[in-house]
Amino acid sequence: MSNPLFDALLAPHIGKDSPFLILPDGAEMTHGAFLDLTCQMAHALRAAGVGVGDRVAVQVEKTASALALYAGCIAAGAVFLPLNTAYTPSELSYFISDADAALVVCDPSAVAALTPIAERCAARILTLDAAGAGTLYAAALSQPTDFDPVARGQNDLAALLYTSGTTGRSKGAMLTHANLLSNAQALAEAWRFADQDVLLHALPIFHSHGLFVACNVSLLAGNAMIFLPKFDQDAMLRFLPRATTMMGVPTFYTRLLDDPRFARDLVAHLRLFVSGSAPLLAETHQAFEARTGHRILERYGMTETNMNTSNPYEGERRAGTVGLPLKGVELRVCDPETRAELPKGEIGMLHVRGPNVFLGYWNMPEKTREELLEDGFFITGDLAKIDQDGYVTIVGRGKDLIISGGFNIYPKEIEMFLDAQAGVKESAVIGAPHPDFGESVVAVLVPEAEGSIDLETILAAAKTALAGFKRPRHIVIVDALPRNTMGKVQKAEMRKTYADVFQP
Ligand code: MCA
Ligand code: AMP
Repeated sequence: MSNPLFDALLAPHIGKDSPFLILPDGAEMTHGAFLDLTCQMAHALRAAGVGVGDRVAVQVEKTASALALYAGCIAAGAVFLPLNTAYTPSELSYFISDADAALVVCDPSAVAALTPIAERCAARILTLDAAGAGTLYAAALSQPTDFDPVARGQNDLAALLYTSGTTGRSKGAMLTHANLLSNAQALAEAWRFADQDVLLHALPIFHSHGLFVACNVSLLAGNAMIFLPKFDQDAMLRFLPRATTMMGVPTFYTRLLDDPRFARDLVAHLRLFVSGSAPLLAETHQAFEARTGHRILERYGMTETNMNTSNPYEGERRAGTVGLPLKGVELRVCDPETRAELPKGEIGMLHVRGPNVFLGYWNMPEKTREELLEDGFFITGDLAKIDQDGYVTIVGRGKDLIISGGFNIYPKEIEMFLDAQAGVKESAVIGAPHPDFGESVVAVLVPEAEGSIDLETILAAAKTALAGFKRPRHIVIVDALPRNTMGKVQKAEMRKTYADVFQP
């Protein structure tokens, strides 16, 4: 019986004593020990009543146990649903109930807040803490270290990842075994990952970048990962000498460049730096090369599609571009209105097709039909051009989206929250350039005719309603929003007006 992801990413490591996870306290976990824990997790999931195809919603800190839980879900045929640790209980409530989770795994400190939410969909709650211990871990430890993986087909779901949408309602992207495996294979080959590699891993593991790009590629190639719980400048500088490769969002690179200790000698031996999730400024690319001699390899992807393009490992890495389509991936640039394909070099909506493209949105057949076309192409929402050599440049977004430090924020969600606050007649939210996060959130509020806006109360309410990275960092109160003759709020105009609010 086959289980594509288990067979390719996990089974080869059974009993192997090669290092897999190097933890910041110096502890190491071998591939074999990771597989033992994976199998124990799979048994524990089954014992907790998780059946084949059931969703396991997970909001926990980044630990070896958390990664083994992901791997255990693959083995047990469950669907892994990772959630940003910054989400508040009110945000989590939607994901857990929309996905109709069978099990919620959270930090012990969140149990009280999540119990009523889990009860509504008859989900059980187990815990993993920041040390990787907790009730799930305890349950796993009493289980056998071998497990017969549940048979799964290429098109069976492996993961459900929520991405917010322009309507303010998040959509669960259904990712199959074939989606994840084909992308790991394409990336490992494109980036020449091999078992001697040591990847410095400081990304969160609740998104595609840190989980699928970094961990699936590493599991496929059999390399080790220095597994930091989060990005920490001192730890990065301490561990870079042990790494052969690093992956990060642009903020990682700008923060390293801001540190005088980040010197050429420290990274001379590394073979590859990869950037993605947000645009890497050409000037960051150039400053990095000037400081280190390395040309960062930029790639482009989406939750719905995994990775689509990459600059070449060998060959020209062009700053400001996201490179060429990955093996098996087809791209086209189309007129956003008519969807007619445009000639090379013209700017339009980027469409993508390939084994990497998701199955559709969970319980949203209409939304799926709008964005995933009958011919298999997915409308990315990104505006792009493809040059004569095939290099893709993302020139803008056709979707109203802010990317802050690699996290996506949909203005609509913040506007819906602000519009509901006392004294607010209406609001508009935009992203403005930010020296650390690339972009950050600016909110423009219009007060009710008779009322006044109490910003302190609104900020206090935001703390319970919105994850920290989504909260506005700059708020302006105006008499009226700029609108065009059709009455549409002119966000492009607003982006110009507030372009400098975060500049030093
Ligand atoms: C944390 N904070 C943020 C962000 N992160 N604010 C804005 N944007 C952020 N990204 C706020 C917290 O709410 C808190 O504020 C304060 O900063 C300190 O929190 P801390 O966690 O200590 O922050 P940090 O360590 O400075 O984190 C910044 C970070 C982190 C290292 C850039 O956000 C990060 O690791 N980002 C990577 C995101 C990622 O993996 N994206 C991939 C998505 P307060 O004190 O007010 O509460 S996958 C994807 O996009 C596609 C598929 C792709 O192509 O990869
Ligand atoms: P997510 O919803 O987290 O999957 O974010 C996907 C979006 O991030 C894409 O649609 C792009 O807008 C953006 N993105 C990811 N990688 C890059 C990149 N290298 N350059 C520009 N934008 C990127």
